[in-house]
Amino acid sequence: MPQRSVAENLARDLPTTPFVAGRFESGPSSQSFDVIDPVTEKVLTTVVEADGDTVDRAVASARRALDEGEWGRMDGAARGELLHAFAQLIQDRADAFADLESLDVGKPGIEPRVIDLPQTVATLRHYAGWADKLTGQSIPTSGYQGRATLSYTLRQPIGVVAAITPWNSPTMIGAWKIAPALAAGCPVILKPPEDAPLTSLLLAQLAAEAGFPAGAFNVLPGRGPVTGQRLVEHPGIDKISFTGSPETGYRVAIAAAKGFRPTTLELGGKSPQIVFADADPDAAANGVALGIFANQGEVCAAGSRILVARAVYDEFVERLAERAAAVVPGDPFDSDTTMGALINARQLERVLRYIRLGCEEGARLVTGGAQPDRPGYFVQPTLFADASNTMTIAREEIFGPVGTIIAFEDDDEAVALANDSDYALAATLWTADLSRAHTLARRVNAGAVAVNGWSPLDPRLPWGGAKLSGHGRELGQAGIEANTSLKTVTVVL
Ligand code: TXE
Repeated sequence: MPQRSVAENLARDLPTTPFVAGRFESGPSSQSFDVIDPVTEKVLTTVVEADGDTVDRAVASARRALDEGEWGRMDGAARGELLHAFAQLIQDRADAFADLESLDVGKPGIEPRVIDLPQTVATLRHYAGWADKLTGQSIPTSGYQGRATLSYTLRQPIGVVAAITPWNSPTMIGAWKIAPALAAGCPVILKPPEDAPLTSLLLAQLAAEAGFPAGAFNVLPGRGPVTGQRLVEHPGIDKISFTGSPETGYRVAIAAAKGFRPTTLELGGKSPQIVFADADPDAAANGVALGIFANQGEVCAAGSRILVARAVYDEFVERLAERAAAVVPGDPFDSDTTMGALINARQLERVLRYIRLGCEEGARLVTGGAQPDRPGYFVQPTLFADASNTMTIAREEIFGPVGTIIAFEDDDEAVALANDSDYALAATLWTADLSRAHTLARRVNAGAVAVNGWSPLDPRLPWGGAKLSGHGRELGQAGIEANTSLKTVTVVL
C-alpha cells in the first residue's frame, strides 16, 4: 500500500526549477507558486515559475537543438532508442510517479498504477517504434517540359513543439504529447499545469538521465496566463499541442493564428452514455458509473450525460444510484478509497455551483449533492435524474462526479439528444443489438464511440474531438503525423 509520508518526501525532494537546455536552472527567476495537496489543503512544495526570459531561453535552446545540435541530426532509430530508455526509466520509477500523481491530483492510488503510468510507458514505447518509420512516398508525375521527373515526399519534424497539459492526468496526457513529438524529431517544451506539476519535474529528471541532448526536452512550470501565454505567443514555437478548457483553447488558437501555426486542441466534453432497453443492465450500470465517477469525474471523456431508454429508465436509475452509493470518497492513500478529491477550491466551487443549478433548474437529485464532512476538496458522487437536455447541467462540462440522467423514447431521439451538444468528444452505447451499435456509432457525432464498454486507453487508437471539444488527433498514426510536415521534392531527370 502506498504511503502518504513516502509520497510527501518524494515531493519535497524533487527539483523545483525550470528544466532548460538539459539542466534544472539554478535559482529563482522571478515568482514561485505553491503546489497544494487537494486532500489536506496543505502546501506540498513551492515551484519556481518560468518567467518570460526563461521561456525565451527554453525556446532558443530547443531551436538550437533542432537547427544546429545533435538532436536535429539524430537518426530516427537513435531517437527510438532514447525513447525506449526514457520509457524504461519511467517504468522503473512507476511507483514514485503514481504516488506523486495521487498526491498532486488527489486520485486514488490504484488509478495511476493501472491507468496513467502503464499508459505513459506504453505511449513512449509505441512512438519509439515509430521514430524510424517516418517515410515519404515516391509519386509519379506527367513530367516537366517533356522530361521525366522523380518526385517524392519527405516527412520532417514540424519544428519546436509547445505541449501544454492539464491537471487531471498530467503524466499520461504529457506522454501523449511528448512521445510523438520526440519520435518525429521535434524538440519539446512542456508546460505542466500549475496545480499538478510534480510528475513533469520527475519526467525532466529522467529525460536527462536517459540522455536526450540539451534542448530536446524542456519543462517550464508556471501559471497559464504567465508562462503558458508567453510560450504560445513565442514566434519560435512551430506547433502547439494543448489539452484544457475551451476558453483557454481559444486563447491558444488566437495566439497560434499569428504565423498560422498548427494546433492540436483537446478541450473536454459533455459525452453521452446511451443505455438502450436491451443492454445488459449490470454491465451498463457498472460501465456508466465508471464513466462518470472515475478520476472524480475530472476526465475529458467523462460520460456526464446519461441517456436511458424510457422502458428501463426507473430500474436503471436505481441501479446507478446503488453504484454511486458504493463509491468511497477519501484520501487516495487509504486502501478503501475509490474516489479522491477535486483538484482545487475553485474546481470544488465550480462543481457545487453546477449542483445548485441542477436543483434550481428542476432536475431530481437522486444521490449525493454535498461535500463529505471532512477537509479537502471533496464532493459526493452525485446523480441528477428526470433532467432535460436543455438544462445547464446537461450542456456545460462540470468536470466533477456529477451525472445527468435523461430519458429517451427511441433510437432517433437518442441520437438527436446525443448530438444536441456543443461538444463532440466521446460516446458510449450500451446495447445487445450489434446492428444498432454499428449504425448508431456512425450517426453519433463524437471523436470516439465505444460499445458495451469504454474505449480502451491504447496509444494505437487516435483521440480527439470536434466542436467545442477541439480539433486534431493525438495518439496512433494521426498523432505522429501531426508532429511532422510533408515536403515535396521533384528532380527533373
Ligand atoms: O483549465 P485551463 P482550468 C476544463 C474543465 C475545468 C475547466 C477549467 O471543465 O473545470 O477546464 O480548468 C494552461 N496560455 N478542463 O482553468 O485554464 C494551464 O496552466 C497558455 C478540461 O484549470 O484550460 C494548464 O496547464 N496556457 C480539460 C492548462 O492550460 C494556459 C482538462 C489547462 O488549464 C493559459 C482541464 C494561457 N493563457 C480542464 N491559461 C480536458 N480537456 O480534459 C491556462 N493555461
